[in-house]
Amino acid sequence: MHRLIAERGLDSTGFSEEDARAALRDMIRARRFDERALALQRRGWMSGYPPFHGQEASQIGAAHAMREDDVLLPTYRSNALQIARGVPPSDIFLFRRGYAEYHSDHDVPVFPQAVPIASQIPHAAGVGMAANYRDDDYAALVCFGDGATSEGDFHEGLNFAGVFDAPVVFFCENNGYAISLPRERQTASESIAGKAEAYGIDGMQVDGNDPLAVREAVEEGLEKARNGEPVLIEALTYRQGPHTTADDPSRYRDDDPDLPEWRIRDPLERFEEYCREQGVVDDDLVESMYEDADDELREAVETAEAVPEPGPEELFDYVYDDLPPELAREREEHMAFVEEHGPFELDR
Ligand SMILES: Cc1ncc(C[n+]2csc(CCOP(=O)(O)OP(=O)(O)O)c2C)c(N)n1
Repeated sequence: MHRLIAERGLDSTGFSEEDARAALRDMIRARRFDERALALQRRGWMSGYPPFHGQEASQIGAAHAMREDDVLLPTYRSNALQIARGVPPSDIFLFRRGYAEYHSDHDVPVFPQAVPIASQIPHAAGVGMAANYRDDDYAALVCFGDGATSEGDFHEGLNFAGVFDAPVVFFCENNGYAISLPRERQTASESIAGKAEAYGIDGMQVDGNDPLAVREAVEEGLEKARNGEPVLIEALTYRQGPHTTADDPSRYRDDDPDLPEWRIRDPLERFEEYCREQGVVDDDLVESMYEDADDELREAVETAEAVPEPGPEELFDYVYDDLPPELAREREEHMAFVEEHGPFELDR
């Protein structure tokens, strides 16, 4: 298992002080984003939201391990990873306000966030196989939770990647729960990482609450993947908040879970403490990181608010390039209805 904070000082690792500061900076950006998103959702500014509170370290560590041309396949919970890769936070807000994905013209190689569980896993195998066919050197990193490993798509994706030597890192954030279902009820396997063996690939576990340990593990995984050996990484972390804003976790779990302290402790507090101990940040620097994150978010909210409401015709715009005939007919009927009765008003 890759671990860093618990066992090593920074100077006994391959990471620099700037690497540690960059990780802390992005964890703070992520935390502030998540807090703001929750507050905005509660105000009715956007629809439901799946917080990633507690998973900042695993996502920032993975983002910092990726090369610029590596392809990310996120889920609805991988917003910290997307932000750290360069997706503008305003795009993620806009998605949650009902707009098509990636409103800005950013050039981050990223797929739309997957909501149907595990559907992105075979896609990732395909992205990796495409890199091989085209003789390109990028790899894919696909995110999913412990619950996704019970889907057939998980099996198919890992199986294809193993057989075709696809350059893919399968990045499972084991946050302890799939909605209300605890990890022990999800699978009888001893670990998620251990499932790799069935596909002839390597599996590893990492302390998912330590951004540098995750970065180390994912860098190793990406290197192997580029050499034709896909890897399954299980980042052990904990979902501190609800599954989504529609969920009440007090109905199915204790405040005091039966997990080790490193697993449930707030990863941002823990890493900030580590950075101070290692002498790579001081109060002023940390404060300025929070201020910068808040400025960025203020701008992101303004950018999102300046975008006009989507028109009713956009409902049909983003799945097909050329609408199949039956959808073209539905679109006509829909627009005729809107003309007669007025547009559907969003209740914000
Ligand atoms: C194919 C499919 N089945 C069911 C759902 C409903 N659903 C939404 S999230 C979720 C749990 C996913 O848990 P996990 O994979 O552990 O990811 P996490 O939400 O913890 O990040 C389920 C069952 C869905 N979105 N897609």
